Amino acid sequence: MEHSISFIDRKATASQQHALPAGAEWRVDSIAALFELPFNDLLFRAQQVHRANFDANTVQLSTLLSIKTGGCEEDCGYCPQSAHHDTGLKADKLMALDDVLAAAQAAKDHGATRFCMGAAWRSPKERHLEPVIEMVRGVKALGLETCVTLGMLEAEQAQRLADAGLDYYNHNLDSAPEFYDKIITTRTYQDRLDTLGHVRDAGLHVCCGGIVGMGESRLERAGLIAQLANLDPYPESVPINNLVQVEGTPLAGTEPLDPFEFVRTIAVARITMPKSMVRLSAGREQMDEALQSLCFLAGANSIFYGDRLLTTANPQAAKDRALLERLGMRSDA
Ligand code: SAM
Ligand code: DTB
Ligand code: SF4
Repeated sequence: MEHSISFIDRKATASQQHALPAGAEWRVDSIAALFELPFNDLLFRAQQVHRANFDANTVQLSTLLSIKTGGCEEDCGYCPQSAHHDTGLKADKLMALDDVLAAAQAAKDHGATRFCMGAAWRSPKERHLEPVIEMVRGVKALGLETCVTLGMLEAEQAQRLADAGLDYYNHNLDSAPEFYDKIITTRTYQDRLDTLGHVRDAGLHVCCGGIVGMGESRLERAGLIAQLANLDPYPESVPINNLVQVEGTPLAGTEPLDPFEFVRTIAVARITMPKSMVRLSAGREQMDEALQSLCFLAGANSIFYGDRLLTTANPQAAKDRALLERLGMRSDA
């Protein structure tokens, strides 16, 4: 089997195995050992896994839109949209359907194949779910794949979104369980796992990843990947975000992650989740093109495409098209 690497399969300590399900396929120490490989060996393995499962020169393009910005009641330490942090961001109400559809059409015209709508909510209120469902129907009718990220969901809410034809639900685990309390206090790791269970049970595709560069250790990065890879089944889509530091958030001023460590994280995600779309997500605006190319070599095969993420900058679409062209890569459109 691809991941039976006996020489690194040492016994993990109890704390490393924290909260992994019994019979978990991936042990934290096996994943940590992947991180420890010489860089070239790790990238070679990741490329092998990548090529066994995908066309290595194709990148999927997802465009993000913040349909409800700011004023969020959660206290996520990285997030500019939390009402707990003073980042100068103006809170907005839920966008109107026509404006969302115009943005989706523009994304399609620029070559995106998936449109992801994000809302700064702890969880969607009843009065908000129906308008979002209308957005999902409308975006889908334009011929785009649909994804929403609305916070925690009840089983019945997930089912209603699935019934409306939603393709993906994004809900991130964000960090290893042992690091989680340092960044969020207003909801638990288990809350997130519960939402992911509801999303999976409703038959939706799961988009679930995390953030690195928050001051976590390498072992904690391995712990995050272990959680993701041991979801049964593992997520179809895995966004790996590099922290975008926003002034006014508690995590602003964190020591930035070594860029090669970010590439390693992508490679380890690729090896442990061979058939997932691994998305090189937030943080590209702060990376140069050589670093992004290394991420593609490590097995990233999806990006957020469009000039904005939710509230922060992303590379200009024309710049991304030029990069893909220079690399001889194409989009999945
Ligand atoms: N409110 C919903 C939730 O938290 O599930 C949906 C939107 S939330 C902004 C989606 C994800 O964006 C978070 O889980 C986090 O992984 C990512 N994110 C937020 N702020 C970020 C930042 N400054 N840098 C990198 N990723 C970030
Ligand atoms: C994900 O993992 N990253 C996206 C998407 N899912 C919703 C969000 C990134 C947000 C970066 C900070 C901002 O622009 O507000
Ligand atoms: Fe709210 Fe989501 Fe930001 Fe957390 S990550 S503060 S839940 S918008």
